[in-house]
Order: sequence, then structure tokens, then C-alpha cells
Amino acid sequence: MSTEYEFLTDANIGAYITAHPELQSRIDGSDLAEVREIGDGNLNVVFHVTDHAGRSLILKQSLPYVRMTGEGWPMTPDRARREAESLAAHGDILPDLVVEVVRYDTDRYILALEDLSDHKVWRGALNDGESHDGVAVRLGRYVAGVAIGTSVLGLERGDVAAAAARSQNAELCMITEDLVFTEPVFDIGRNSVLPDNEPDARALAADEAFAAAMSEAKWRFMTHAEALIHGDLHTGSVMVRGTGARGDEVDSVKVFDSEFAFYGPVGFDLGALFANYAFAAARARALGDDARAAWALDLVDQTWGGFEGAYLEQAATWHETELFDDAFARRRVNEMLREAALFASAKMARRIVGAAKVADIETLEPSVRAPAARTVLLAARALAAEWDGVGAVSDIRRVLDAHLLGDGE
Ligand code: SR1
Ligand code: MG
Repeated sequence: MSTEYEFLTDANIGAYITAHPELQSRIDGSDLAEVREIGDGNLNVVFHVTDHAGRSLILKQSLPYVRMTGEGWPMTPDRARREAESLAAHGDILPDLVVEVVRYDTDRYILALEDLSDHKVWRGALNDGESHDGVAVRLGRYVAGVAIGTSVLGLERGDVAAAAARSQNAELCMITEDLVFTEPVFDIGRNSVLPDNEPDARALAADEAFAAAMSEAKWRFMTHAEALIHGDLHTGSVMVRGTGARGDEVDSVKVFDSEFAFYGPVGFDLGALFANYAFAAARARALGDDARAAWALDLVDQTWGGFEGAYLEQAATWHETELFDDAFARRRVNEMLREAALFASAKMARRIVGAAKVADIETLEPSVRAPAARTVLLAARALAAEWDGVGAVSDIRRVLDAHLLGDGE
């Protein structure tokens, strides 16, 4: 794979657009009004481009290294293809919930996407105190649609084998395996916390039940090729549109940024969402808004309700209903809930002690950030101790509420 390719710049984007008819039909590359680099993720560059007629487009390019650290951490740029193909596969199943892919450039690893400038990144909206009712339910339905629609439950066996082969994503999976599962326990020098949280990070690393849970989580992540999961479904991978006022239903939800997609365990995407709701709750509590913290944890129930409802409904008509009957579907649901608790534990811990953090916590003043980070770590450890016995979403809520709402346990 070549790492010698031309990077997009303000100066060459117009010519790039005019050279590709699928792009030129969406925006006039010879009459651009503005080119803005808007990437705020850890890996890629992202340009928002507008022309003088007011039309716009997003161009996202993978670099041959991790943007967060620079050239010292090489990374396959072909990750952009995983994103293009997974967005297309997910969009075929759930067109209303997935950003549209306009074009993918295999030589320069450039993804052209519909412009969602009338949307906001959900994490930012949450951090601004907005609500966007209904997002969490829709994301539960999204995970269920992907779980069935890309798996042997919804596709021909041979098609799943071909898709799984094409979706191998070892380099990005290894980032997750290291950062999410291993490094919270075994720091290789990339971890960091506030000085006040150093004893909390040491206690996490010394917690044998947490380490045992992370071994289970990592093994499941590496071996349970259930469906073409998103692979990084945090609140920064979701765009929302609407007033954001409490009680107002969101009018559009779009999932994006699926370069970590691979055939993996469905519970990983659910656990990522649950963990991010925990960050939103910890932030609200740190800011003295206990009612909003409780609201944020209610998102766990909403996502689970959306997922379970859609999954069981589709089970009635999925690909094989003889052996894969209703009782089987309920067993799968129970197993995915337990795994969601396990993966949520991992995701909560990694964003506090690990290399890649979240704005929900990082933008708090240190005096309230340290206690907020501590409660997230305690909740992560409690979930790690209890995930195997989870039988209902209320079991997860009991653990999260005890630590993040101070309901005492
Ligand atoms: C080096 S990439 C760090 C993190 O950013 C992405 O959002 C993933 O969560 C990854 O673990
Ligand atoms: Mg990302």
C-alpha cells in the first residue's frame, strides 16, 4: 500500500473537485467560496468546502499516520475504505440514520460525504446542555439494524463471509485492543490523569476483577465476529439536528466516522454508547445539575429499549427462524446486554486514564474534573465486577446510578 500520495490542501481542493464529475455535480470546484479544515478527531483531516452558489461538501482524507500524535505513529490510510464501505453497508440498511457517501477515492484515501453543517456533533450538543430527545432510541435501532442486516441473521452465509473478509481491519482493531482493553491496566507510557486522580488510576490497574474483565472483553472483541459493527460509536460519532430544547424531538440523527468498523461483537457498540452517557452524567453532576445527570443515564435505558425492541421485532422475519427462533433471539439479547456492560466498563476507564480522552470530562475545571473522573473509574470497576451477572438493563443502571448519581451502593 502506497503512503506516497498527494494530501488535500486549501490550494488543491478546487482542482480535485473539478476533476471528479460526481463531486463537481454537487459543488463547483472552480468557484469555491471557502475551504475550512474542521477535523477535530484523532486520526484524519476533514475539509468543509462551499461554493459561491451556497452548495457544500465534506472531504475527509486519511493520512498515513495518526493525526493525534503525528508521523511517529504510522497507520494504514486504507482505513478510509473501511469507513466508506461500512457507511455504505449501514446506509443501505438504515438510510435515515447514516451519513451519505458521495464518492470514495481509493488512490488518495479521500471520502466525499454529504455536508451535515445544519447538524451538530452530539457530544458538543450534550456538553452545551442540549437534549435532542429521541437520539438514544434511534441509535439503539441503528445498532439492531446493523446487528441483523450485516450478519448471518439477515444475509446469505456466503455474502457475510465475503463482507467479513473485505472488512478485516486489524490495524485499527489493534488500536482498540491496546488503548481500550490493555493500557488502562498495563500503562506503556501513554496514560495520563490529573495528580489528584493518580491514586484512582493505580487502584484501577491493581484491581484484579477489572483486569479479568478486560481479558474477557479483549478476547470477545478479537474473536466474536457477529456483525459489521461501527467500532467507535461514541457521542462524537453522531450528528444531530433539532432545537435541542428539552421535550423537542430531534429531527435528524446521522451516524458517521466508522473507520474502526469490522466484524465484531454487537455489544461493543452498545457499550460505547452507555459509557458516553456515563461521561455526560458525570459532567452534569460535576456542574451541579443532578437532574441532568439522571436524564443522561436514562439514555442507557432508551438506547437499550430501541435496540431490544427492533432486534426482537426483526427476529420474527429474519433469515432463518427454525433454529434461530424467538427463544434464540432472547438469549442473544441477554448476552449482548451483558457484553454491553462489560464493554462499557472498558470504555469508561480508557477515556479517563488512557491516551484519548473526552471533552465531557476534559473541559471541566480541574477541581471538579478530578472527582468526576474518580466516579467514572469507580463505576467502571463496579461494572467490571458485575457484568457477568447482568440480567436486565436495570442492573446496569443500578451500578451507574450508585456512582454517578450518588445513589449509594
Ligand atoms: C489513536 S486513535 C485514538 C482513539 O480515537 C478514536 O476515536 C478511537 O476511539 C481511538 O481509540
Ligand atoms: Mg473517530
